[in-house]
Amino acid sequence: MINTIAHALKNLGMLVLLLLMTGISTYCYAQKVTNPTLKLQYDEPADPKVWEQALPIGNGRLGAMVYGIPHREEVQLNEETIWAGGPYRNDNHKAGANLKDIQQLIFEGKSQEADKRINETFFTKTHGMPYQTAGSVLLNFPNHTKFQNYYRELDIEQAKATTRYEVNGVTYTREVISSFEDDVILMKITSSQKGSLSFDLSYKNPAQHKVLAKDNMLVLEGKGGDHEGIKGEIIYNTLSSIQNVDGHVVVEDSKISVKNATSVVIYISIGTNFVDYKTISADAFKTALEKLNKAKKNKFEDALAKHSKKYYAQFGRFKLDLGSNSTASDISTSERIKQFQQTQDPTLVTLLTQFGRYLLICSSQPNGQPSNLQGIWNNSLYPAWDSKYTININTEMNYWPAEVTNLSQTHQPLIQMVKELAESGKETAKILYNAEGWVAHHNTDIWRVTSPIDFAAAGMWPTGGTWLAQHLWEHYLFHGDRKFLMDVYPILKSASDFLLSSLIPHPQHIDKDWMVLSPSVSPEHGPIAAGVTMDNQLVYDMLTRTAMANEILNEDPIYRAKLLAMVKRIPPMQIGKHTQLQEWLEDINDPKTDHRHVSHLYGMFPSNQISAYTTPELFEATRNSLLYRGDFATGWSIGWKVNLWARLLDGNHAYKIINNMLTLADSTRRDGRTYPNMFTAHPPFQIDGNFGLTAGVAEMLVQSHDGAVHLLPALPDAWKNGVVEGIMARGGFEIDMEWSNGKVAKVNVLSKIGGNLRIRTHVQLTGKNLKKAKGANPNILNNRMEVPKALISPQAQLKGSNMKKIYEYDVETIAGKQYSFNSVK
Ligand code: FUC
Repeated sequence: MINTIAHALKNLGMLVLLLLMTGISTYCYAQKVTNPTLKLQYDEPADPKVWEQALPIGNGRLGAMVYGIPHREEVQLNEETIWAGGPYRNDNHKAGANLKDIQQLIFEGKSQEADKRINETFFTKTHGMPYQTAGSVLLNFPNHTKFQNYYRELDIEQAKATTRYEVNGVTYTREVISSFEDDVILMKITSSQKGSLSFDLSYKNPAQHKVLAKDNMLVLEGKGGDHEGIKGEIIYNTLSSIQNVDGHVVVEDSKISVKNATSVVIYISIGTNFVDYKTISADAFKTALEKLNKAKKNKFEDALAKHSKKYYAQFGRFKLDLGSNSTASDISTSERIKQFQQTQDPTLVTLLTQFGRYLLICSSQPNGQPSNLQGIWNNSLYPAWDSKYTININTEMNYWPAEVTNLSQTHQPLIQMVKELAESGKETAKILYNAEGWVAHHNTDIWRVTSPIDFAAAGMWPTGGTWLAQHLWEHYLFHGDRKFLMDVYPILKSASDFLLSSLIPHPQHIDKDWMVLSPSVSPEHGPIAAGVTMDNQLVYDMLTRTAMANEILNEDPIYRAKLLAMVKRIPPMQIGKHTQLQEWLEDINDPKTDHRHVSHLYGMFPSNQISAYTTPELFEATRNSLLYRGDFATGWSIGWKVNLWARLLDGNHAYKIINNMLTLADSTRRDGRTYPNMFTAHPPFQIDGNFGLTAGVAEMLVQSHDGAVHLLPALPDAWKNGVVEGIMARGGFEIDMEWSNGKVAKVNVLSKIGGNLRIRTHVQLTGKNLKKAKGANPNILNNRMEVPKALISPQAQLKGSNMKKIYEYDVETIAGKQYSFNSVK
């Protein structure tokens, strides 16, 4: 069992902690949501061999995994720009000359031959560069092998990891943060008895490196690896320094020794030579030293208070209470996950949802790198899939919670990456397709490569950039910021230019005038093909959204007309013989496959082309497709399915999928999907599952993609009563909502930019300014384009959906004003 507060108060360290927390509570404004469980808690250290038991901290740039081992603490380090290789490109110049032949082979049905030819001409020998660990700081406490009253936690309201234990009646406390204020890692170690702290600090690093003592610091000089013929050009310096009040600190050649201190603060600072994807000329040592010296000027308590305040300014904007079923929450987090199938503890779902937000804040901050396959946390030189950016689902999924859960600024690194890909992808568009605009395929890395990698069936997908570009539009929908739209319009236009110059007539569908992209794949599933459904949906979004941006900004109307003329020529979605949404132009879906990618359902989520209210047949077909694929999947696929079932307005099914995520992934369960530290499992660990889950829970509570702000569209029976605060809707609406007995009870909406607020609910509402909704929603930020009617196979037997009754209201809002509504009793 986790130790109790009584024990905590026994020692001085905790008293300090408590005082500190009282101080911190001054900036937590009075909240309706009181959730005491926003902590991951354990009664034993992480197994040194199981990284997924260590606890993640991060400030966007600097990450660490804290094991909490008494006699040999390990703080495994990451810095977001430590990647193998250096600036490079991956375009094969043979591709262009082979493109027409490959397209011809596909149209003739010779997909395998096309596959072979693509493998020979579209790839280079590189598969992308891996993101690499910065090694670890080790702390050796020789006499701490026998300990008792052990406790460790990760407090996600403070962004701090704490370890506490007793040896021979002395309590030792370690508090670690990756500071949002100082941009260094700080660890305070305290002993409850004067002078009883003695340990050594050293480094462990699997890469080539050098350790030296310099000016009272222990310095590690490291280097990003050479990889697949690309020379490693990243240089980094890790500086460690220890500040003490009493006792002795001696810096030797390969370690720092501390003797007989009562409490110390360890500072760990990392700098690299990375400037941007083309430039690596920064001074790694100087960068690290400046941060270290600045940080050392403050007392730990002040540094902690400033760090937590800065972090909480983001974290505290969204609050959630899904109710409680009074299941004990003082058992360890891994035990809670293990018991979830029995307990159905809603506070654990709340914790996992908020943990996703914690991870996004800690791995993605303005002016940094976007969160990669593992966020920023990686203990290897060769992590799974290089821990890079897989942009045929995974990177996009990382950012699904960004806008809805009120973390808009975490979106900035992704938006910046899209800008950079739009530069580097221009050359790829020219070389591979002789096309205008920019293109990216299914992967990229810190060097922003844009050509296909791996092999045809995975890499030959030209709409990675098209998908990423939708994030620019989505960001606009949540804020209505015209300046932002003006800034990114050239990128949207250039992405559309690529499509306009790459779409070709499908010779077998000349009668219908269909234009398709070829060669392509439905991501990682099925044959090399032309006109795959997801591509068509992406092309539709890209062209219509560019046309909308063009209109809003009063840009060239001739170009707009050209875009809209092309939209008419995109093949419509089709419903196949198994009543499924077809994944390809041809009706070849195997209803028995449970393949993890559900790319053709992009039209339902994250896009908004399929609606329960205006395209009921497509809605039904999407549902069938999802039923065929089944409920169990890899972590990220589960994450996607929660969102899809939410959009299918089926809260209980979404909840069932959440149950599949909340299964403990440990040595006894290969099919578990949540590790003891709440990282989600592909397996192995991939952070997209965490982010997909968080977005999915938000999507169950509020949706805003389908012509209205829909309150409680997919509430499961399990969450009868609850509160959400600070959930965001398109149109700049910030919503606080309380529900009871499964129904909306109270709503408060802050309109950030004004405009019509159309509310859709399943109960009648009353409130000032509320009118019955009429006609189409005049708020374009909240609306959707009509998609062409689906083509339905004569063999398909559609059942039609059984929808819950809805009420719709309009409120003409003024920027900065709040609007309150209650349900009619
Ligand atoms: C895609 C997925 C895999 C994995 C990898 C990182 O290739 O199909 O499942 O998530 O990305």
